[in-house]
Amino acid sequence: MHYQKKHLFIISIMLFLFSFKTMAQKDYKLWLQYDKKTNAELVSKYFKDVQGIVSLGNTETSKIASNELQLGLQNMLGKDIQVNSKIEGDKNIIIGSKAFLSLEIQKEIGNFEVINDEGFIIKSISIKNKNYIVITAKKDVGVLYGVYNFLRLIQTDKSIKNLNIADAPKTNIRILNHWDNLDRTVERGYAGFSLWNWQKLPGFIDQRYIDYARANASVGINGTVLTNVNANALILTPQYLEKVEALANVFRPYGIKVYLTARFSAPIEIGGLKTADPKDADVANWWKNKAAEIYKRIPDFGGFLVKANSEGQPGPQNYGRDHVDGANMLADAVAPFGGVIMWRAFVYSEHDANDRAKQAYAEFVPYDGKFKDNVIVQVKNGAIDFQPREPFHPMFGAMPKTPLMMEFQITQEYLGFSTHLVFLPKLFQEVLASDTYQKGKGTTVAKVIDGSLTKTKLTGIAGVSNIGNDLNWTGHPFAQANWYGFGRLAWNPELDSEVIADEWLRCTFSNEENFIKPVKDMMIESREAVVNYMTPLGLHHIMDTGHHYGPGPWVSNLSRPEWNPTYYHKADKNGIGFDRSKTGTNATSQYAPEVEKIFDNLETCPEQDLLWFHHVSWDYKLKNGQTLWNGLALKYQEGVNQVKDMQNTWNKTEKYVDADRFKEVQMLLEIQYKEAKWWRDACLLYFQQYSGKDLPAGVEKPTQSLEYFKSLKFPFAPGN
Ligand code: GCW
Repeated sequence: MHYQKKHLFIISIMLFLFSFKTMAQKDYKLWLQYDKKTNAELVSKYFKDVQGIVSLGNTETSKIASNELQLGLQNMLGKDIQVNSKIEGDKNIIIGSKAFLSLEIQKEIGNFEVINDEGFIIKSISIKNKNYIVITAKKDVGVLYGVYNFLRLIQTDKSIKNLNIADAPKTNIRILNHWDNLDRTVERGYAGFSLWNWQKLPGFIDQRYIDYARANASVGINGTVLTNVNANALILTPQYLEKVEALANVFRPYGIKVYLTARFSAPIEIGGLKTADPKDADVANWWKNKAAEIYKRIPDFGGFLVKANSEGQPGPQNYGRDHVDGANMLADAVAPFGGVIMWRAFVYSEHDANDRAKQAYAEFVPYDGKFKDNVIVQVKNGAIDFQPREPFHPMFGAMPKTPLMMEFQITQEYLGFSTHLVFLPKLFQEVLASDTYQKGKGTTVAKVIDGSLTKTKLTGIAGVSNIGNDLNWTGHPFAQANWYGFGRLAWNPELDSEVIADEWLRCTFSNEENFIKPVKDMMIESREAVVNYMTPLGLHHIMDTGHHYGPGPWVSNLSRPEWNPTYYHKADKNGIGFDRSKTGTNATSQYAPEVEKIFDNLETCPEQDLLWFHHVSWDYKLKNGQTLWNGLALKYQEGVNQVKDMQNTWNKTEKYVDADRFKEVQMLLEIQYKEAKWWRDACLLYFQQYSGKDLPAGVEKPTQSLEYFKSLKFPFAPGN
């Protein structure tokens, strides 16, 4: 008896560990679940169309492509898939770049000029009465992207018959900005610590680095900035460059280049110079030598990302020089190696009494056309700072002679950390689709950054990463969709966020229509929900200080006026909102006349931006007939109701989702619901002091007093 009990005990431990591993894997595997197809009819269809792989290529990248294809097909079809290096027998999936294809197959594929160096073609062809699916490209990295695209067809239950796909990225720098510090903390990070284990690099290559590269390659991300824009010069010392080199070696075959943030004062801090003045010959030389040192280790090093003279970071202005002097000096250093400089336009000064939203434009537009051609200016989507909603940054329509790249924030610094479910591709798409009227109607932000307007070679989109070493990478299972969606939009800035949500759900959870439809709607709605329960009708920057966790519309004691929420909402007994129209700071004049006119006039200004551009009375009549006060209160309530709806939607998905992720999301939605009510109550109680009006019917009474909400302190909120 005793023996039996012990035996049973061991088995139960084994089962638990196995289930833990399976659970862990679900969260860990992101959108590359490759779940076995259960739909018999589908499987029989795919079975016939997939007989085996012919992998033509002799590089690490082609090997990775072949392994990924084999892994995906075997897992999804539940059958053994052989890989050959030449076309023979029944093998019918051919992968390989153009150079490895026979002239006969090349002829069947047709014109390769429809794609660029990172593009791919997937085509069903027939040679001597035998059917093949060919995944090809100009370069191996395109074949890798083609393989992921082909697997996504099967992941999402799409047909693989009569394929004729030609696809290529519309931007050439598709990059994650990791605000990761060398002590492995992540600024504005809510998914654990930084992936980069500097202590163990270069000797220890964590499997996580490889899985990170796989995940990025699967959505076409081809660059990563490993370090925080609040930079640490030490990353440029040999001791760290050796570690960076090891990561670059891991990422390279996945088509991912490594970039670093350059601390402008590095020549002083680690170079022993007395100055970092970009006009000083020794400084320029120091950077030239530093670049040469880096490129010796990493021949395809991408270049530098620079935050200069912003929020206290050092820069050229410390030496009486300007951003052009600083950027161009660095540009000369990396140019011989094909490197680029991404120079951030996120500048504003506590000494500038002008509207903060006007300062970056005022500082950078005069530089238009003055940067070297390997400099690209990185501009945040809005003129303040990654708010739940901002009108598009006016710089996107004002610098036709300068390559501008987008900087989105994937991490949710102002959108609920990794606790709130917010599908950000909805926000990204709204910005990208905004019309700048730079060259008349239709010159959208997407067209400005994909280079189609100015034919610039240098194009790009950056996303501030939401990745950490949490098991599920992003803290919230649905925050994975924001990493995924960022990549898909960087590849094609005109992709629809609903398409992205649909793909991601099918790859990550299930192809069941009864699951997809309601959960996709929930994702699409989630961005409007967070706007409603945090900053409706154009309100912005009313979060609590420092950590930015929770509401703080009352904050007005910070030394920098433009860090105070009261600076932004300007609530008083006469009304609320920031007058940026011609009767106020005239920030609207920084847009093209067609856009200025829309934002300037109360009749045409979109109500979602009303309090961004106008100060209106509490009795101002909204389009729906409500007074501003009632409308504002009802918006806050609507946001809370939307989260409740999200909970109801998710609670009905239990039979489609593994127990662990179902429970995780359920718990997080409950926190989100509580915090939505927190935002609603704190903000309405505070604003009510000025409006002096009662809450309209339909708005729930606050759960606590204003004094209670003001008393809340969070000294250890993450990411700060
Ligand atoms: O969003 C704000 C953040 C800072 C960040 C800064 C920036 C890296 O609060 O944490 O610093 O902007 O974008 O540089």
